[in-house]
Amino acid sequence: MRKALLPITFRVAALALLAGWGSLSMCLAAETPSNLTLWYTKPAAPGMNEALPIGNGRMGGLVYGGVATDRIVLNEDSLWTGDTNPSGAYEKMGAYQQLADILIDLPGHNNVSDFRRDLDISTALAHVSYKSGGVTYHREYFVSHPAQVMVIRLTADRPGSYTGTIRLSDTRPNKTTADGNVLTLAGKLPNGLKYESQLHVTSSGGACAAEGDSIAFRGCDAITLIVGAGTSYVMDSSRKYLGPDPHDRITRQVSAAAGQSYDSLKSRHVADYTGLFNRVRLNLGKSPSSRAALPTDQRKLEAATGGDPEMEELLFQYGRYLLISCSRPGSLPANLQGLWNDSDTPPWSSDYHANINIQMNYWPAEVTGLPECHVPLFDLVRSQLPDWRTATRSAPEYKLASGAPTRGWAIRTSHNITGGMGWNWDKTANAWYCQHFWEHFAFTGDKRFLQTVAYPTLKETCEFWEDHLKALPDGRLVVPNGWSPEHGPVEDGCSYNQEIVWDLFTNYVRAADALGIDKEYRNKVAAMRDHLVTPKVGRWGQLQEWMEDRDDPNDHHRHTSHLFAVYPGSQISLTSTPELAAAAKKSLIARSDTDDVREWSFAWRTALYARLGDGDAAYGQAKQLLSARNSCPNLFGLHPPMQIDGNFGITAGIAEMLLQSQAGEIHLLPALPSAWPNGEVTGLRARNGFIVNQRWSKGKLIQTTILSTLGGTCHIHCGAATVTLDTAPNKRYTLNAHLSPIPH
Ligand code: FUC
Repeated sequence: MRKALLPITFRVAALALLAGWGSLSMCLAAETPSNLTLWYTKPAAPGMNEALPIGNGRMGGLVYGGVATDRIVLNEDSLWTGDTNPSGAYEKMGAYQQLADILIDLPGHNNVSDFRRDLDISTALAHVSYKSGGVTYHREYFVSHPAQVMVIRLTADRPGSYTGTIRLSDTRPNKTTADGNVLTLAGKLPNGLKYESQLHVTSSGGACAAEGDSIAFRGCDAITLIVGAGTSYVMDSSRKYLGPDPHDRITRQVSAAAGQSYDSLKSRHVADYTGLFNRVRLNLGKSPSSRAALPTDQRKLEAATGGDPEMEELLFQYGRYLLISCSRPGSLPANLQGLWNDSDTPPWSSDYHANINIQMNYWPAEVTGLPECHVPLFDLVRSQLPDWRTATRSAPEYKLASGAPTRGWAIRTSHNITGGMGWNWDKTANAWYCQHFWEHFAFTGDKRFLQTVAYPTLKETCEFWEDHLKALPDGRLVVPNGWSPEHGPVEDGCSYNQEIVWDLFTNYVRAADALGIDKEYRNKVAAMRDHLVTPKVGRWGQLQEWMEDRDDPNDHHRHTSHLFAVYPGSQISLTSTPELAAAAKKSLIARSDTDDVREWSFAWRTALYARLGDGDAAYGQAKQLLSARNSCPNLFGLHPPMQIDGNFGITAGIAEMLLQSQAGEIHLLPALPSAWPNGEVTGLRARNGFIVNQRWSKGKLIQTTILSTLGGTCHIHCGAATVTLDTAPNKRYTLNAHLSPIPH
């Protein structure tokens, strides 16, 4: 594994024990695997829209499930062209590359019946099964995080049924070598990055041996493929991001996995995955039984118009599945396609887009109980800072009046993994990234993380803004030459920019207070925050997107940038700034659906309506993610083309409908839609270390249990009821519909 730059001090295991789900008085309705399974009656078409994604954070696979030839796209998240190019020339930034194709040829497997291809997201196992020539064939696929390999197993109900070949093919002109039962593919990109994959085959019964550049098997009962992959990438700018040849590491990983039984590899994988996935359970009620008979691609289309609580639950949990599968400590963060890529020229280079997209990828991490999946984002940002600082220092945009460079760092809209950037400067992306660092502490209370990782990053970013903000004649401060992404001209004081800097300064003040340090600088930042131009209500009652009141009520642009302050920010809320919240809602309603609105836009709008307390409107937006226009048959977000941010954004948006915790208060069921009258959710997280279970009936809370992991005061709201609990660490509190305590 690559060097992870962060200390990981999660109390995950302890929390799982403490949560004591088994003993909760609220009892979960059993989740049948079919609720959490995507399934299809035919193999996937080429491309990204139908194949089923599997992954362990770093390595990924797209399972097509072809019968006579199965294809599995193999990905490794660090296989990038390009280098540290700060010029802003997009084409010089490089692009994320596909690693290889795994091809399994099974001649004679024709005229099949009972074909099924599925992905069970409750266990992170994909399957293909079919009948041919009187034999039932079965394949199982997963990518193990503990073993760091992909595993594929082919079985049949009649001995000796497997005869065929296995190939490993590069999209670049590299040759695969076959030696005994191992295929090896090694290459080097023009930027010096070495990469390799090794595919190890074992068979039971029959024979299996190298033949040319493939492995042939004859008359086998079962075949197991173990695939290792890696590159020489290291998250370290001082080494120009290049480390040792991955060959030895991959050889060790493959041979260690090959030394384990299939059952043990599988059970360790399932235990590892469910250890994260099972932290949150959602039950939104039963769908009509006729729906369960429909394969996912058809069912989702009906659900988009008619409503289908089990599909909505699947959509919510799919975002969690994908985050666990493409973002684990030691891996790179989720890019525009997560981890999955079938091309060497993917759309937008499959890059890190900093004006909404990568941030949206991480919206569900804390609230849906996956804080460790957030870590790759912090690792990448910290590792890029030396190059980002250099680029900022040499940019004409970032100079003090004296001509000296500003302190700190800024980034352009797109970036890669080796300090390179593309397109326009996205000035406040630095502050938005800092929100993620702060939120990780706000949810987990991990003081060591705050002190050693988050605080220095926030402080340096405040210094950038201290140098770069411009004072108006009346002393108010504005972001100069900013942009409301990708809308309107470059100008001073765009609401988006102002709100994000306000968020940074507020989080910095909280961080300094939590650590009890830097009082003087803390006060200076607080004073700058109080001088920032803040969002205004405009002439048609809207929240102004710019300092000048020129919003057009007929403008339906896909970005809702000026509503950052509602979500994911907290500057505007129903309780603290009701007039601004009403204006934000006016703006949101005006940004109604047109062709410009994209999958991720609907996810953001779901969260915005949830924060504005409108559950039915939030639900209306959420359902859009199931439509043919906004998601693919495999449920990947569809911009088009396939783009993953909407998958993560919708998970966060649905979580926000069920639980909110900004401004030091927990709001239970703050935006429950009428479509979900009865239900239950366990394990959602609130800021300050609270883990919350809720059960409701006829649209009203019946009972909640709150586990306090850190202790401290907990203000709880549900409808008109409020209560304040003085909690002790690691204690659970159960409250009834009126928020009165029920003794344990
Ligand atoms: C942002 C959006 C686009 C697209 C791109 C990858 O710039 O405006 O819609 O999602 O990122």
